[in-house]
Amino acid sequence: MYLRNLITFLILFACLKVVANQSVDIIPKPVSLQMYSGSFEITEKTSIQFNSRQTELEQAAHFLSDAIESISGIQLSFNEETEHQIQLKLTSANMLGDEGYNLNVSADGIVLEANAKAGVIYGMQSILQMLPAVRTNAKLIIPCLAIEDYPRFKWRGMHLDVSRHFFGPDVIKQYIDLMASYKMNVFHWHLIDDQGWRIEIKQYPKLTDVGAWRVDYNHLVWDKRPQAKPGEEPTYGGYYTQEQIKEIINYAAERNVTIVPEIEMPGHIASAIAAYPEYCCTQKPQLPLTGGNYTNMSSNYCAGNDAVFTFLENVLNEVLELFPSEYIHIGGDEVNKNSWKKCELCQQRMKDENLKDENELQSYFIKRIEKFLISKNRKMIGWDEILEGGLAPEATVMSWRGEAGGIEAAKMGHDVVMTPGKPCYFDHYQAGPTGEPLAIGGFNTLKTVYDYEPIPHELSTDNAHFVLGAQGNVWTEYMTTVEHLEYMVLPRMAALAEVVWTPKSNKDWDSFNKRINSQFNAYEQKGLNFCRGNATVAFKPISHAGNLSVEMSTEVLDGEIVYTLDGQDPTLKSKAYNEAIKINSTAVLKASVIANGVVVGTEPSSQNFVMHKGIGCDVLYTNPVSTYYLADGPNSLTDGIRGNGTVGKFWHAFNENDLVATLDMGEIKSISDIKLGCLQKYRDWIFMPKEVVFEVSVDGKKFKEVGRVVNPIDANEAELVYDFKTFFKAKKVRYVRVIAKANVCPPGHNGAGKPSWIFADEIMIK
Ligand code: TNX
Repeated sequence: MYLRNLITFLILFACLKVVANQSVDIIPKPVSLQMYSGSFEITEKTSIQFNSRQTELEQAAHFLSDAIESISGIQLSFNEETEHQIQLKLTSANMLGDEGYNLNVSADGIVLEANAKAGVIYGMQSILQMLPAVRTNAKLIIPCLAIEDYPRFKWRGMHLDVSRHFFGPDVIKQYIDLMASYKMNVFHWHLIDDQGWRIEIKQYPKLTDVGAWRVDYNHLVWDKRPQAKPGEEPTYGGYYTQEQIKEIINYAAERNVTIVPEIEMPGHIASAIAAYPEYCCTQKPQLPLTGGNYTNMSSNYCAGNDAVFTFLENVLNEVLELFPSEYIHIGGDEVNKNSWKKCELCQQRMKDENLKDENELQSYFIKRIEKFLISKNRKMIGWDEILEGGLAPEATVMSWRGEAGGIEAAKMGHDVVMTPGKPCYFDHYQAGPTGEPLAIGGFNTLKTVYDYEPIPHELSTDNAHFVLGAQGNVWTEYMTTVEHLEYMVLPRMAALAEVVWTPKSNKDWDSFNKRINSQFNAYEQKGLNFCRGNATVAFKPISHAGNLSVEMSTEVLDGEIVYTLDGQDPTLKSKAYNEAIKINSTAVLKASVIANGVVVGTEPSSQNFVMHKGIGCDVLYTNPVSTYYLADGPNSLTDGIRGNGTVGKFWHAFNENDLVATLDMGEIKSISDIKLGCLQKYRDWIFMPKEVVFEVSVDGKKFKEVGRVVNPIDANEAELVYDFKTFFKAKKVRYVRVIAKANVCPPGHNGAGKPSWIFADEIMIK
């Protein structure tokens, strides 16, 4: 029978006509896709054929028949002699690897081949993307085509923080379904953090009895939530029972999704301390946190107390029993080591183990846990802070503070997963902030996610293979509802899926931007909340050689930009943007996008430009600028653009070092007034510099001080912009130097005593 089928298919394919101008909207885009004329219809008479001794094919057949039934009511039979068939086959084709597949659709039937079940399931996901997303009366028609497909990276991850806000098992399954539909294969489940312990551990019931519940302040913004008072009832929270977890793990496995649990340590565990205070340095009881207010809270395990390791090994034993994943995530991020500095046991441990500082103590902690995991045949993965004080011998590093940690680890021969805040943090804004729900900050649009390249150019080809892939992270401090979660994830998850699956040479933003519309239809059909895309106009100031111009761009498909410089909102009749525009005087640039004959979005994008004598001047920095907060490049301080409270957009940032910026005005000019604009944002460790010194020079060698301003701003101010300024009797000079002195976070702050950030937006000269 198989031979007969094969012959029929060969004849059929020989007769098929290639159709070049037709396509299907599969995301991620397959490695190769050839369309033919004609189509195949799945009906009551279609059967699924497979070798019934191959149980993995039987499981896959169930996956497909369940999916088809749910969208049409049609029940496909298995292995019956019907005229139209969907054939599933295991093969051995080197190119396809463990997860690839070949899919051939002709008018007569479908053949789906793969080396392993994962590939068969992925072929089915491609089929399902060509059909309605929910139950309709529509015919199930698939165009004739041939697809060869396999992934670029092996780690195609999505993360979800269920501690800051809890999402029940059904939401988790829906999340896994979405991931699986885009062929993503690692679900990083952030089960533990300061504000909630979410996994049942039978030996330590208080972890969930106490640690999973907090006083409900969800109506207040995360940072504005007060700490709980004794007697207030903890009513918000939840956790997953071990039974629920097992079920979710199986559900994910059926879709080729591995769940990597994160058992956070040694920091970010105030929830565990609320349950078992004996495991922190002070051993003082505390109530579960309600939000981002950490004042006087312990959130670290004690690194000097052996009972802590016994506790963690017992917890991990139960975790390992549940999760078959090769990797176990142990967190390791943002450990506030102050408690260790004051703790006798920790200090004793440092003496006994010859550790020179608290970074090495953290490294000791992580290495000890790695040894335990290796003894259980598992691999440890942690956030990039596990590099500090010495990396554990076999650790895999998840690089989140930019790409530097990942690059360093890969150069040392360690595996890494790339998940830099920009653009892999899906808790940042994607289309606003105007018109978007309140987010933690930042701006990662669909296109910036799509354009991400997981292999940093700093890595040689020899080291590139240490990059296992990339992952989108979804921290939920600001996401209190499922609808909000959906909005933050969709459609950025789809863009990232194409980054990690599709060959680099096949990626094409315009094509993705078209194909995403089919996904929007599917989201609508399923009642999922999603972002329709970024209709803001991006401004790119170019400040150079005394001139300032602005380039504008839009992510809207076939969108046209219109703009004004007189403060009016642009209309259909406003000037159309074709090439970079020159800014010659103080102005408000407003721009909107027109698509399909209408202005898209609710408000125009708007930018103030302040003219001064420093505009367009080249700036030299004595100390390096943070690559993460670069604004629009080295001349951001002379581009006429003032920042706003949104971190990262137009701010130039310095950490630990003084900001020392020297401006060359290109010729001698008479000046009498210099200002430096700075931001304070308490929550984000951004404080005013200690002091700002202004200097001028004729020759760029000998500088003379013309002003010095000591920081007048109260360190407890939550957020404000302040201009440090000096006025002096007019001087004829060519160079201006501004020195902003590094500061530290104030007492009572999470980072008390640690270097704070200096954020500056403009050096204004008159
Ligand atoms: C940093 S990313 C954290 C999280 C926060 C997140 C907010 C990381 C390893 N740690 O605890 O939720 O920023 O964006």
